[in-house]
Amino acid sequence: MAEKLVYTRTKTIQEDKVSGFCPGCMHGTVMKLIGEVIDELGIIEKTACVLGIGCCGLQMDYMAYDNITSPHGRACAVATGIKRTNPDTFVFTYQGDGDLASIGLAETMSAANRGENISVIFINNGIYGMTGGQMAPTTLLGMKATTAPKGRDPKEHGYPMHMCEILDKLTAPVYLERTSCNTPQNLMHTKSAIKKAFVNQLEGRGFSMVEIVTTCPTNWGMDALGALDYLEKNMLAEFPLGLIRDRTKEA
Ligand SMILES: Cc1ncc(C[n+]2csc(CCOP(=O)(O)OP(=O)(O)O)c2C)c(N)n1
Ligand code: SF4
Repeated sequence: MAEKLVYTRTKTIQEDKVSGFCPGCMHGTVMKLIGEVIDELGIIEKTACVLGIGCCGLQMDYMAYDNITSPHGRACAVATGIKRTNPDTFVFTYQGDGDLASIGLAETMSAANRGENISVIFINNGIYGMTGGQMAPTTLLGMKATTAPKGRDPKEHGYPMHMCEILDKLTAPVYLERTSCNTPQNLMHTKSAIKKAFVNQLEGRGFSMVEIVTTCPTNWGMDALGALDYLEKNMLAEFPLGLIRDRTKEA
């Protein structure tokens, strides 16, 4: 009987590459979903990904489309420049929470407020990954970070920031959704959300952002399964999943 191929690597992931992310990290999972969506839409030749700085930026080693590294936090500004000067290029950013919500807060909000026709993939793992676990704007109350060794204290450090809800106060954004990759169902939903954000841009509708709540087992000080459990019990309690805004039909 002929063998039936049921699973294969997406064309968008370079053939000879093996991921170097820590065990249990969801960066690789999300990149695979992005690769599948780009394959399905057939847009690899016209894609430019603007990377944040951090583990998120390691994507440039694995993916076969054009990657542009931007200074830490400036991905939405760089994406704006590329999209405005090359309107036929498909442009998306891939950013961590340190990048998008801390140093890049102004760029993110300004691009969203202008309704730039770009797609933003926001990886919220609650911490600065690459630099060793400093507190991010999305760090949970009580969660330990190297810059908050006793845990985040709201009196000293403020409260976790909810970027989808903050951008929902602006008029221009078209689509804002928060998803995760903790279950097969949520994984498939994340893929649909990424596709929707990408199609919105291809059809000229304006600014879309998908916030994906993910794990960083290494800097959370947990193993892969412990991090998954922590994400489900704690991260999703602070960052509930769901559609925040969908004005796709009006745009
Ligand atoms: C202007 C500037 N400030 C600080 C840094 C150092 N830096 C590199 S990556 C990073 C944090 C990345 O965290 P995050 O954006 O959450 O991404 P992750 O590593 O979790 O994917 C920082 C602070 C830098 N490269 N440039
Ligand atoms: S440090 Fe965290 S974000 Fe970076 S690869 Fe490891 S688990 Fe992923």
